Amino acid sequence: MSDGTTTRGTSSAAQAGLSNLLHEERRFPPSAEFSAQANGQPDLYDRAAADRVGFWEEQARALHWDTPWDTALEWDAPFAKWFVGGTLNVAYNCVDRHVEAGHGDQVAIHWIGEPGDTRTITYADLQREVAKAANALTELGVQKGDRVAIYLPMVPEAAVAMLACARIGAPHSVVFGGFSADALASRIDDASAKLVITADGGYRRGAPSALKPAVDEAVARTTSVEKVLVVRRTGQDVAWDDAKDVWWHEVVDRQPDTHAYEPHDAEHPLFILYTSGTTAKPKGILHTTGGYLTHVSYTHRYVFDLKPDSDVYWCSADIGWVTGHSYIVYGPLANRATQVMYEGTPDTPHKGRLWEIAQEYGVTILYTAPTLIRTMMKWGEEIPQGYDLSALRVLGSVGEPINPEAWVWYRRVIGGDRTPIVDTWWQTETGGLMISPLPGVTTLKPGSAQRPLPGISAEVVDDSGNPVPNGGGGYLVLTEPWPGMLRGIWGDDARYTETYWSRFPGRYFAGDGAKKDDDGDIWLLGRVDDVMNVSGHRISTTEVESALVSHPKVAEAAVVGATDPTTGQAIVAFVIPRGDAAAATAQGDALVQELRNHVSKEIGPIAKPRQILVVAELPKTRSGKIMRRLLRDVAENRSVGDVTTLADSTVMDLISQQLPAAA
Ligand code: 6R9
Repeated sequence: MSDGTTTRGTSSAAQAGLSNLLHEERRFPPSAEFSAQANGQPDLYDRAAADRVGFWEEQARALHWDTPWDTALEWDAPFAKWFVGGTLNVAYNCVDRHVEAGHGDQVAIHWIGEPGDTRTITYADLQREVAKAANALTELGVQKGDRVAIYLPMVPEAAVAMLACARIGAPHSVVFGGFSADALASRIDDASAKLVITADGGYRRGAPSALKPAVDEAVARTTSVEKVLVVRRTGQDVAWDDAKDVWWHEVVDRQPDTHAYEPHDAEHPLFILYTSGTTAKPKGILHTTGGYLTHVSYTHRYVFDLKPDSDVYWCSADIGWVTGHSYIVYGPLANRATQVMYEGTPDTPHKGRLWEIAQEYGVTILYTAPTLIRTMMKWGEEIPQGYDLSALRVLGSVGEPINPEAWVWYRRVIGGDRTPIVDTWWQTETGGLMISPLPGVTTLKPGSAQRPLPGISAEVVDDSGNPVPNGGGGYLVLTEPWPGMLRGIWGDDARYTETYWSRFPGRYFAGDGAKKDDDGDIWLLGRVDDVMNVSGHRISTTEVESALVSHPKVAEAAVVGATDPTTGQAIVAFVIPRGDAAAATAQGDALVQELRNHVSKEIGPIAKPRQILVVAELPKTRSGKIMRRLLRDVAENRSVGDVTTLADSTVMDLISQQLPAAA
């Protein structure tokens, strides 16, 4: 292997550089020092197993409740209510109580703008900012229960706005700043948002990128918005409607910096977050107050082993995704974390930017996505090696299955061969982490999310809903309600029941394929619509991708099943060659043959791709997920479908141009 991942391999497979999901045998037991200081201990599993609901009540007691609950769980499947009768305020829990406990001077957010400007926000600062914003929302006519759309870049006001909404009980609907006016309009409309909070623009790739024009367009097309509150970030010119538009610095800055909070019911709606489903209309996933905050603070404390007095935590997600909601805003702040928040892109102004920030702020816990890790692999390990990353002690991964090679690279190059890696499986719908190792407790297996967290019940079932034995594969289901679970799809209970609870009645169907290994550990295999069926054999796109990525000449790979007259489906792979191997594109056929044989050797002849296309880029959504649907169009010689959710809509043109005339 060119990147030296074999050096710490513990199995013969590792020595040979093999690592597809079926044969991954490397193991990373926790170090004695880490285990001794870890928040998580093995008895957590036993306690949760002995009394699951009681265990969640114990976690809920870590929060401040204004009124204690009378009933921990009311389960009228598929509708759950947690901590019934209890009241609390999320913003008080995330901010004020830390100040009252004497931590007002602790930094809550080290914010870094892309151009290099910085802001340091303590918990006392955050308390004043949230109070002012809450007062401003009230002045602008927002009342408890009204929906507020938030369309902001990664600036501190994004977190402040969310907390201010939570404080007054106005559910927010954060829309990722990279989405189009169209996407924003449909989300404003679906939730009938009364207020939009936005900015003139934000910095992306070294230049100001406008946001306000998309809001103007969306507001013009919808009927519910009364006011637009605009943060000045870039100073660029904006169109202004005196009847609707107000500046944040004019309205928020002059408000009193104290605000008396009202406790909200544990089941009061906290936010709506839209996610794509199988139809064109996005689903407004609804989360509520007490159970959600319990779930995200508990998981953040144990899975990232947070020590609020000494850690510097950094989640590199955008606030527009659920990861940003649960693991930048609510979980970390409820736990009094000190965190880094970065506005920009990882390669601006240079490819070492993230590692430079990690070094400067002494980041100890980093939570990021496999797509970013693979990008860093592509750029070369010399870049991170130029920085001192020795403060790092826990690394996390989220968003898609992490290939064993990327996992091992992440641990070796970024984690200095020392840090545990927590591969965290969860979804917008689950609210918080569900399946993940516990650092200091679990012996890690690269590529596997391993076990449901204490308090969570998951199973892998076959087509008829029967649990598969160890060694078997099927569908991932969640078998018991959990506090952070979605409470429904906004305005569409029927779709909620149909989408999640009808495939396997009484159980939540996550839409992911999974396998249980001989130890009963869970390996996520990607969305079930990404599972191929070749000559009656079920083969995961992830498995083939992992095999391809384990080849030294491959940086990234995406695999789809294309309709085939003989085998039902055939495997078509798109690969990006690694740095040096870019010249490989020129090698053409020879490289393709080599890779086909490699996959055949790694998984078996059945998995040998029918076709491998060497490309420069892959089509990805703005959250970094590969859009296999578009690749399937290419593989099946169809005209390429809707590309509006692509981060870069020109990628498909590029791929089409690179296609051999007849592959
Ligand atoms: C948090 C988030 C959810 C889907 C989920 C699955 C995939 C997320 C994963 C993972 C394998 C992991 N996914 N984490 N697959 N291993 N550690 O990403 O939420 O955007 O709603 O996506 O992402 O397919 O079903 P969301």
